[in-house]
Amino acid sequence: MPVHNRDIADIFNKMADLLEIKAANPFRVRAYRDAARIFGGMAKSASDMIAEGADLTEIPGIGDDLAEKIREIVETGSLAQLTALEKELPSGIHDLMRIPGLGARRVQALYEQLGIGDPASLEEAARAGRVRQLDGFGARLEANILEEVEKKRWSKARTPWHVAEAVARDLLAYLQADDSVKQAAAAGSFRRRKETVGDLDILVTCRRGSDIMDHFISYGDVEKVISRGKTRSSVRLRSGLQVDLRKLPQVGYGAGLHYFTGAKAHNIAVRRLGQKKGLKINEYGVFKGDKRVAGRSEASVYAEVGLPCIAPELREDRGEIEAAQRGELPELIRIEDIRGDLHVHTDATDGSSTLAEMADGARARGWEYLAITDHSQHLAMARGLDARRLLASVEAIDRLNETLKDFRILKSIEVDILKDGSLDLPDEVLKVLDLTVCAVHSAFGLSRDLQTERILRAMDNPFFGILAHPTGRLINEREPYDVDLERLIEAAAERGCFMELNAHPKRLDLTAPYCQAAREKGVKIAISTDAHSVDHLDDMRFGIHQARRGWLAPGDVLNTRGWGELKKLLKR
Ligand code: DGT
Ligand code: CA
Ligand code: CA
Repeated sequence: MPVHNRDIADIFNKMADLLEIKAANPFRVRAYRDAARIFGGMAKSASDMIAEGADLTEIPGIGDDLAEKIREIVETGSLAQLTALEKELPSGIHDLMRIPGLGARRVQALYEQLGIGDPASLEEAARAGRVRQLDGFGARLEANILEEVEKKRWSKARTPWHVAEAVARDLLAYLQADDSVKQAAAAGSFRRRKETVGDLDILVTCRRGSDIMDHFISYGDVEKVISRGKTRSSVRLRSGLQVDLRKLPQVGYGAGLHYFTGAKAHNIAVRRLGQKKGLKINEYGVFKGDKRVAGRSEASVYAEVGLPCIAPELREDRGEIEAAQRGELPELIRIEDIRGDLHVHTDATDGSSTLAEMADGARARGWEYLAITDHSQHLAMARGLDARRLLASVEAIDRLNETLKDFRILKSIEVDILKDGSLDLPDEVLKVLDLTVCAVHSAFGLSRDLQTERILRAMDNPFFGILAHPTGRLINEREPYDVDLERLIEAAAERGCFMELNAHPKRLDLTAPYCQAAREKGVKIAISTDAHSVDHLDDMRFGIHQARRGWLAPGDVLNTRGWGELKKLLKR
């Protein structure tokens, strides 16, 4: 996996947090935060720049020291100095940082002045009224903190899939580096591509005499060994993520992989099918009496109960077993099926790449078209476009299109759905566009009825195209707004509108069950990156994971079509 600018930004932000907690020189903290911001919003990928031999210190704000660190991150995927810092601080600091209302500065005050390094001691201090006495805290903040701590808000945060991916990749590489390891794979919700994971479930098969468990608990990133056994061990990594490692016998690897991939409800349903055939199915194999009849591969487990192998993304007991029995499982979409992206930003509003750079990025990914959907005027913070600027951008696109062969930039906008359900730009302007992407960016707090009404009214506009990120949720950060999505899906079906599956790893909005619902109602879905720089076009793969969890086949997706066909579909 290439290291993306976002990974670099995450690492620098973490450095800044930990340095701030350690009360390091504020200029150093600032330098990391600035670097994180620069890389978070930079159009060109640092990995590419290094590969091309570019001099990173030519980027404003990046000196020799940071350039060296960026090189280390790109080459190794991590930063030794960050790992060292993490070791110096109590592990509970991570939990403290996850408590809403506590940022690095406040955690620093708690740690430096009260010696608080984990939620339990924070709770104790808050109860004793010691927290309110700190500068900048006060009684109200103390009460808030106490409430969050009591709700165990820090421990509820599940790890976003893309964060777990980096952890799993490094750990699997480490395990595979042991000569005694034959196979190593991540199962559980990670393999099912769930948007967040509770913990990682790693499976290995080994040669005789392997001391894999010793190797595992010696991993540099291990913070705490929770349990250590002959075939199973659990550790907590410094990031707070728990990892279970299980050693499986080769003859039963497929059965173990199936069992530990889950979901539990799916396993139970498969086991029940086995029972009807007089078979016992567990993590060691498929048995008739004492005799092992299958289990070397996953497919052999399914075959024993008369099923084709079911894709891990579908294994939630949401009808996949019945569909498999009827031979009606969807042929799931793959990244290669995608022919363009229908939601991206440029530096005309809050993106950081130019129109031409975004177009080049899309072509480099083998796509045939790209819709430019900058923000509309209501989003003043993002320098949203008014009619005049939008028309100027339309002209620029026309000019660029004339120079492009076998590729087309689509004229579009991410237009705000205003509180009263009207669209943020007049119809005469929307009319000249190839499509519109319509989004709620304000009044998240409306009641369910009002929010639903608002969007339904927007859909009545004949220029309404795709409903962007339909619930507005941000994973671990913002709850979805309250809206009757089923009603919206029905309305989209009636009016010929479309739903977006936003591929940004923090959004992944629609969720899988609603993708499934849209598919059943015949509402086509656009899988869109919402990229704000060229790098982010790679987020498409996260959208594909979610789409597969939502049962989507290429035919259910708008942007698997060529432009000719897409154009016809978009006509209301
Ligand atoms: P997570 O970690 O909360 O994101 O979700 P999972 O699905 O990874 O769940 P986890 O880590 O508790 O267990 C991994 C898999 O092991 C799970 O998907 C199915 C299997 N499993 C765990 N406990 C049971 C059980 O009691 N019965 C059965 N049949 N399978 C189980
Ligand atoms: Ca798990
Ligand atoms: Ca587990």
